[in-house]
Amino acid sequence: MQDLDKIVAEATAAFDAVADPAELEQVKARYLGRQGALTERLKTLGKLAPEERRELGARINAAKDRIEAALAARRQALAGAKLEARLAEEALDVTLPGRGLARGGLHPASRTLERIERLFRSAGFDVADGPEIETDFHNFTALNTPEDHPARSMHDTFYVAGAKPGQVLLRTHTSPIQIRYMQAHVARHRHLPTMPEIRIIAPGRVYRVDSDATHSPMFHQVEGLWVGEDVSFADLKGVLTDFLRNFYEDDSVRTRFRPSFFPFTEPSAEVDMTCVFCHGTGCRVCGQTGWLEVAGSGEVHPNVLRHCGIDPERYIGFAFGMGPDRMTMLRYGIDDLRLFYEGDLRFLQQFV
Ligand code: 2NM
Repeated sequence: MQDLDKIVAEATAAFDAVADPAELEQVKARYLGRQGALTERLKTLGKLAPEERRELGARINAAKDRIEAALAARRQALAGAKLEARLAEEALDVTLPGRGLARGGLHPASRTLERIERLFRSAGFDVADGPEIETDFHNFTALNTPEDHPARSMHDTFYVAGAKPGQVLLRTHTSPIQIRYMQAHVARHRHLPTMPEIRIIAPGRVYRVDSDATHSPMFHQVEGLWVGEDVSFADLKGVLTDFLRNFYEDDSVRTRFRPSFFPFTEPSAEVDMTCVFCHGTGCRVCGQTGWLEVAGSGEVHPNVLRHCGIDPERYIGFAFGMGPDRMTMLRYGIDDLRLFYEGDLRFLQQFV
């Protein structure tokens, strides 16, 4: 029977034309299903003589086997193609170079603080710290600041909402660290006939209501304190001059003191150093003066010592305060403070 071969050829062609496994199963039904072409043929066998029936039945079954073989081959081909496509799509080129991990680095402000801490440690100072949210007592009262001092106003100081009005604030300097340190030091050594010397620096973040090209509402401060039975202004000058020479890696640095005023020191002095750019001859950075103002300082006020339980008739000491952000700008030649706090990696990566 010619038409059996034709059906097999047709079915094989139809299977090959299909590209999708689900569609293939639908095409299969057209040939092998209950109303498929071959099944229809088998139904006609009953009308034939036994001899013819056996012969034609065998041929129909042979055709059915060939169609099933073609179907199985196509099924396998489609599954293989699907796997190939998936493998091609998900291919990993393990020989590609890696993207690499970006390495982090310290912010220039942190590098300066670490440098300052290292230099003062080697000069025998301890590094102290304390809370950034402070009480009015530790930030102002213990530092001999009058009740009506403008620094206490809401125009200059951030007060914490919800707390007792005017009692809790963001520290405006790191001096409260030194107040807390002196109080704890006194308590710790109460049983001794003589209190050991206090030699500390207090670095950290401080906050003031101030924001423009040269002021950020958060900035850094490093204060220093040396209290003992025999500490002089000459020690202050020596400590600061040594420190500045080491910090700027320049032994030609000189310092000078100008009279000034702070509530927490008496007498008080501004500290100038010879300009790091022109070494004293005058340039744009120092405004042609040859000098840069780098710190405030003075002898700790007797009232401050008393607030900490230290007898000002027996102990004396000096304190100083400086701005490490400006020191970073001078050391690296940066002219805009805002660059520090914008977090632009193109700027920050230069210091890693
Ligand atoms: C400065 C200038 C002068 C200072 C004083 C004290 C303390 F706690 F001992 F009283 N700490 N820091 C001080 C003195 C700070 O900053 C410009």
